[in-house]
Amino acid sequence: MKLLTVSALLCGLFALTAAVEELEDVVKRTSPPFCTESSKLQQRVFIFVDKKLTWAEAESNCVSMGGHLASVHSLATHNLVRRLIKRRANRNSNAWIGGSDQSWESVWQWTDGTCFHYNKWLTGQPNNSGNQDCLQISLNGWEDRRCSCRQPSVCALVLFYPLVR
Ligand SMILES: *[C@@H]1O[C@H](CO)[C@@H](O)[C@H](O)[C@H]1NC(C)=O
Ligand SMILES: [Ca+2]
Ligand SMILES: [Ca+2]
Repeated sequence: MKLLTVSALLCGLFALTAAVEELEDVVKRTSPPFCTESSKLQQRVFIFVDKKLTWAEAESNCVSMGGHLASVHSLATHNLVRRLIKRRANRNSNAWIGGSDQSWESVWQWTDGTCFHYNKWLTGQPNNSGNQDCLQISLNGWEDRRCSCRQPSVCALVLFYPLVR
């Protein structure tokens, strides 16, 4: 009788432990990811890539240059990227930048690991229409778009050393 109580108690404990682990797992999978404050970003160089790439190919291309698709944390940077596109493409092209909600639907993250606080979504965006998980910088704001679409992109490289003149 006593033994039975003990084992029942143990089973109860195990059940409790399992439940807690499951809960932690859920918390881990649903809580917003860790990120770095954008103030940690120092000087960056933005590069317009006039090649038709999917969002994943565009990010790989930026990584091969030592950077990431651009993260944008202010209206000033949004405008800077738009000016760059207009100057380099000689047209008002749309382009990939580094945001996506591929890991958690509607939780937007930047590929460079900075926090997604600022946004410049156009009215009604992001709408995830047909499962859109990648961030396109359009003329007056941002839209989510299917990641498999091919279009130009904008990379950003962090400068760790002052430029040598
Ligand atoms: C969703 O947004 C796209 C632009 O990203 C737009 O073309 C489309 O019409 C929108 N769909 C709906 C259902 O609002
Ligand atoms: Ca989405
Ligand atoms: Ca959309």
